[in-house]
Amino acid sequence: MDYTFDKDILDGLTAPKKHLSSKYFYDDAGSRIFQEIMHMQSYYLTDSEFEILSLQAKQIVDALEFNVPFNIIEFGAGDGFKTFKLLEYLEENNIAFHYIPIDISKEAIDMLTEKLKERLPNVSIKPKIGDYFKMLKELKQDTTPSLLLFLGSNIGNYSYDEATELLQLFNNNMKPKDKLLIGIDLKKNPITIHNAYFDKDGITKRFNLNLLLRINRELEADFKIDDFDFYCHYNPTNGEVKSYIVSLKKQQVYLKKLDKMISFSQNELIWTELSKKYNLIDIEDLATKTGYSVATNFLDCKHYFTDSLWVK
Ligand code: AVI
Repeated sequence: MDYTFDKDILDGLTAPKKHLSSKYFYDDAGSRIFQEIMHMQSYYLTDSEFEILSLQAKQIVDALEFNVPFNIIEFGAGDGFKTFKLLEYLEENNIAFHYIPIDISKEAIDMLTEKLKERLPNVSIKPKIGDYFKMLKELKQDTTPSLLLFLGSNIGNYSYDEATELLQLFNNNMKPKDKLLIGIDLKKNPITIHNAYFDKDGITKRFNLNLLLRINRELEADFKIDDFDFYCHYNPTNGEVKSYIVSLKKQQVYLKKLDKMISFSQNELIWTELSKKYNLIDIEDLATKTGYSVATNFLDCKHYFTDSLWVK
């Protein structure tokens, strides 16, 4: 039994302001819907970061100043599509490295490994499945200099307190010469951000409602998906996109596994996700607060996104 999942869902649905964590979006179906999101025209984040890693791989690698074989440790590697460009550059230029992708999803890691072996057969790949921190501690024993990758604006899904805690934890487990390349979505025209998250094809809605299907399956619940909708809102003042599931009517949902009835009033919200946007000053502040300094921001040509290189 996944006790944490059960407890988090129950705590979230019985709180005065209901909430569910977006980290639970990514079951197999959710991961597939996220792939669809990444291919949406309006979800500019993927293209922007792909452009950075494709066109500025040399600049990024030069800025690392590693003269010996090094590790590239990627947290939440997913399908590794963007990282591929960086790895390709290294391979083409005979720069020695080991690629260590870490993800909690075995399916994601297996797919990534298979694709990589096909497209870059000479790359040394040591995939790891599991919890970031356990892996980080293990890797600290290794004396090879490491570049940590935390791409895709994953940091945006953490609250300020959670983000600082996570970044400090990375920092505590980094050796003095290690570096962190962190993908961060930048504040921009609010309409562009709104359209990325409130897509007219309803893919992001499906992504959110899939969590209710997951709860139905794993907690034997009886959410009727058609009685719920999706809403999201970007606040340009604080850079926060907040996503919600909306109960379309007064209703009750039974979680059989936990023997718990949950009541919803009409239009009641379940907050599901934060996707925070930063500007370059916010990024400096976050880096300083967590014990880093920003070496370089690698921006795409539209200045929508940065892969920000941080040193200890
Ligand atoms: C994974 N994460 C960075 C995505 C984001 O942009 O916050 C998840 C997502 N949610 C809705 N669309 C994409």
